[in-house]
Amino acid sequence: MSTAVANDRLVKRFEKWDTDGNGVLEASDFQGEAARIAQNLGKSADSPEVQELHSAFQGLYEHLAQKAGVPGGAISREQFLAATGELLFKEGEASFNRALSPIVKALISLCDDNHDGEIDAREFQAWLSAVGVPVSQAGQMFQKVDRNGDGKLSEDELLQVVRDFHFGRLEVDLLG
Ligand SMILES: [Ca+2]
Ligand SMILES: [Ca+2]
Ligand SMILES: [Ca+2]
Repeated sequence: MSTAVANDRLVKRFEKWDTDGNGVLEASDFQGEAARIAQNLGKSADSPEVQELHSAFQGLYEHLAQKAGVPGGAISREQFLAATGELLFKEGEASFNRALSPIVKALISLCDDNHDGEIDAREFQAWLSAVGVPVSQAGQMFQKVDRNGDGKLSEDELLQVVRDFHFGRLEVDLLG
């Protein structure tokens, strides 16, 4: 594991999620990111899946603000790096999964056109466009995420890849 790579990815994550670019993360930034994803997918803002995504991002914001010691307030870059670093490197897998699984679940709901609870290759393209990742390597990425090779991405497989990406173990970014 490379801590430098992991840190670099958290800095990029901070910049991506600071949707209004004012240098701190507020609840409105997380709502902005949820709205951007919904818009990329052409989903109506009042659909249940989009509401679920908004709640998931709100929950993550509250969790991180709490960890950073600024509940309800603005999270600075340093506070974000400390809070997410702790989540990744000190608390371990279970905490990371608890914090991120609502977002992964909401993204599955948004992209799961055939309602089987998993993401197939075609649905995966929608996922990548939604989060703003170029779809040119979708095929190759799909194979890396699909660990059991059944042609579908389960919640566990998706969550594991989000985690591995932030640990610097894998070059597949599922959150853009
Ligand atoms: Ca901001
Ligand atoms: Ca599906
Ligand atoms: Ca699979």
